Amino acid sequence: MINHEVSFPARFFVVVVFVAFLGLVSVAPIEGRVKKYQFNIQMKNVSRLCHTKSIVTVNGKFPGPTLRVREGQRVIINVTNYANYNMSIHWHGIKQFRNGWADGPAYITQCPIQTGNSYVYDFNVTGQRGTLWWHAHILWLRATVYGAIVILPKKGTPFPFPRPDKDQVVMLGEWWNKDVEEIENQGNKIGLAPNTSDAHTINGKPGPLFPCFHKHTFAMEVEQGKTYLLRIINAALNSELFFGVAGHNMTVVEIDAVYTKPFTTSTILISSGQTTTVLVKANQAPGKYFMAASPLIDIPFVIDNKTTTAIFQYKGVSVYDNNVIPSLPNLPSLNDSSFSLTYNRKLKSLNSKHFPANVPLKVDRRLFYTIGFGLNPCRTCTNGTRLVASLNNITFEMPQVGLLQAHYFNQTGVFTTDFPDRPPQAFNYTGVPLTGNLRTVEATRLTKIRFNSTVELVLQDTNMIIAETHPFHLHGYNFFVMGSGIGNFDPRKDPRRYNVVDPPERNTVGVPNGGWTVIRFRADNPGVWFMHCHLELHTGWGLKTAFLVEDGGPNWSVLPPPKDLPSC
Ligand SMILES: *[C@@H]1O[C@H](CO)[C@@H](O)[C@H](O)[C@H]1NC(C)=O
Ligand SMILES: *[C@@H]1O[C@H](CO)[C@@H](O)[C@H](O)[C@H]1NC(C)=O
Ligand SMILES: *[C@@H]1O[C@H](CO)[C@@H](O)[C@H](O)[C@H]1NC(C)=O
Ligand SMILES: *[C@@H]1O[C@H](CO)[C@@H](O)[C@H](O)[C@H]1NC(C)=O
Ligand SMILES: *[C@@H]1O[C@H](CO)[C@@H](O)[C@H](O)[C@H]1NC(C)=O
Ligand SMILES: *[C@@H]1O[C@H](CO)[C@@H](O)[C@H](O)[C@H]1NC(C)=O
Ligand SMILES: *[C@@H]1O[C@H](CO)[C@@H](O)[C@H](O)[C@H]1NC(C)=O
Ligand SMILES: *[C@@H]1O[C@H](CO)[C@@H](O)[C@H](O)[C@H]1NC(C)=O
Ligand SMILES: *[C@@H]1O[C@H](CO)[C@@H](O)[C@H](O)[C@H]1NC(C)=O
Ligand SMILES: *[C@@H]1O[C@H](CO)[C@@H](O)[C@H](O)[C@H]1NC(C)=O
Ligand SMILES: *[C@@H]1O[C@H](CO)[C@@H](O)[C@H](O)[C@H]1NC(C)=O
Ligand SMILES: *[C@@H]1O[C@H](CO)[C@@H](O)[C@H](O)[C@H]1NC(C)=O
Ligand SMILES: [Cu+2]
Repeated sequence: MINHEVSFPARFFVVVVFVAFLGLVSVAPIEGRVKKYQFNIQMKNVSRLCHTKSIVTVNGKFPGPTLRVREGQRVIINVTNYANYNMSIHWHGIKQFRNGWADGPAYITQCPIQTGNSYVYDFNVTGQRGTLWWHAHILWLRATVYGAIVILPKKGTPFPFPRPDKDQVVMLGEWWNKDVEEIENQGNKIGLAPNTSDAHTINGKPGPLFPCFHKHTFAMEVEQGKTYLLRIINAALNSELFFGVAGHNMTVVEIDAVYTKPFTTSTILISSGQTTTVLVKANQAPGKYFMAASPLIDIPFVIDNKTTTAIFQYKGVSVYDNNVIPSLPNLPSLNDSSFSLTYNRKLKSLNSKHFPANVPLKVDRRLFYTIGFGLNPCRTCTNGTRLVASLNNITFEMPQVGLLQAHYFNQTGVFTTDFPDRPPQAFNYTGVPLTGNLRTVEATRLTKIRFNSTVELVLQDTNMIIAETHPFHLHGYNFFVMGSGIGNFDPRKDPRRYNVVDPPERNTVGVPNGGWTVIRFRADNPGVWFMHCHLELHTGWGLKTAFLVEDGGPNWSVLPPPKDLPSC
């Protein structure tokens, strides 16, 4: 059904676009209450940047299949693992009410699906509509195991914005020429960051700024006067990305499956794990325009600055016209972190009668977590040390069994619930870089939260070794982004500037480089919910923890586990 292949003659930069643009899908109604999918985890030989390698895929597709469901539907996905890796799939942003069993992070809510086994993810899509995505949640396998989730509103409920003529998934990703597990293992061995990716991609394709781009360029055909809904997803492992379409503005209408107050911009900024849905009107002179994504790099030494491009092409323009060379959108420069602050301030919940922002105004539990790097001894590492990351000086140690199972079955000795609400000591978090005692505590500590209490969490970046942006993702919930700023959070002044009316509601938020972000949520979903930096590099270094939200009454407790739940 979908064919993203576009061919170029090899001699020219961008000259001829062979029309095979079938990436568009009409917004068609879906019948029935249950949607079923079969996901076969299987290897596939794929070629990019003149290299062919065997990658892990779902059903041999890269990116994987799109789930198109409607709000209120039940979704049943039978995942069968034919690959020689343990697997688990996370339905990123789906709230999974009482149903952490279907959430997916390996060793948090389930043991992995071992080779030759199947596990059925069974969940309802309730109270959410828009763009989400799914991805592997084990090792670095999400580099190639990911796809979109499109949730259409309930039948008869229109979008709160002009109805688009077509919609199109735009998944931003990263590509390594080497096997990603080799890359990950290289990092573990040296105890430092491994090689950065060789390309960024749009719908799995790097585009014409890379070698061997013929057949590896994504293109979408548009018609003059029509409006397109682009469902943009950042599936990259380690990048925060700028995205734009040359010559065209975008109107942001939804983020992380929550409607926003529409605003127009020529560039969006999208962190790893986030989604942004925009309307684009094909209202320019008929031609070929580049869509492009490039990273925001706010640390001095990463040189992973590769721009990926795809083509937004008007119908009727001669595809053989060699004189038409698409222009690039004017994306901000690599280190433009001020763009981030300005852009994020424009994001506001729609907060309409039908889609209210139920912001918790009273806070029951106040948490303050510092984000830092550290250096711990490592017997198996080349240098005898390894770089780690921590929250309140705790580097999360992965358990050997699923935390949710341990919690549900009252198994002791797997985790403790004494994660500190505050860092062990206060210091000038964003002052001069700290390089003194960089040891951290390695432990599986969780925070226990009373059912239905309201939580405020301040995420404070620090200059322990280096300050950097971190996109934090919370499972099982959306949260409200009350505010954010640069420097040390000031508990006296900063709360006065919170947006308590229409703050953006989402599941992943960027903590600015050397700054802070405050989120709030009501803990009304019992279970064990992972919270982590969505940069895979940092997650691997231990930048993660989990909330244990206690059961409420009989209708507000964790459901019994499914019979086929994998065991470790
Ligand atoms: C990939 O290519 C290699 C070498 O040609 C071959 O041995 C292998 O069977 C192929 N794998 C798949 C999944 O097609
Ligand atoms: C899942 O798929 C596997 C492989 O096709 C099959 O053996 C198994 O019966 C399926 N499970 C369910 C519950 O349908
Ligand atoms: C999904 O909804 C159906 C119908 O309301 C209910 O029977 C089922 O238990 C729900 N499943 C989960 C996992 O909550
Ligand atoms: C990482 O990059 C270096 C330099 O390009 C190369 O020598 C090395 O083989 C790469 N490592 C892996 C695991 O690909
Ligand atoms: C995009 O929006 C800006 C600001 O509203 C406006 O100045 C500009 O003309 C618009 N560009 C296009 C191509 O519509
Ligand atoms: C990307 O980094 C390389 C290596 O540092 C540099 O040569 C190149 O100019 C950079 N490109 C951009 C667009 O900044
Ligand atoms: C590890 O060792 C290499 C080679 O000796 C050195 O370049 C590097 O700086 C060391 N890294 C750390 C974190 O000590
Ligand atoms: C776990 O402990 C709680 C509280 O003591 C008890 O209500 C529950 O039944 C126990 N669960 C299991 C599966 O044994
Ligand atoms: C924290 O460090 C910054 C940067 O060095 C400095 O400007 C600021 O005054 C310090 N704050 C305090 C409270 O010492
Ligand atoms: C973190 O914990 C380690 C190990 O206990 C300790 O040595 C270090 O001083 C602590 N660092 C901070 C900033 O609290
Ligand atoms: C949670 O608290 C809110 C606010 O007090 C209340 O409206 C709601 O009914 C509570 N939910 C449950 C399940 O107790
Ligand atoms: C797969 O998971 C099981 C259970 O956690 C574990 O024992 C096994 O070592 C894992 N296999 C691989 C290849 O990682
Ligand atoms: Cu991070």
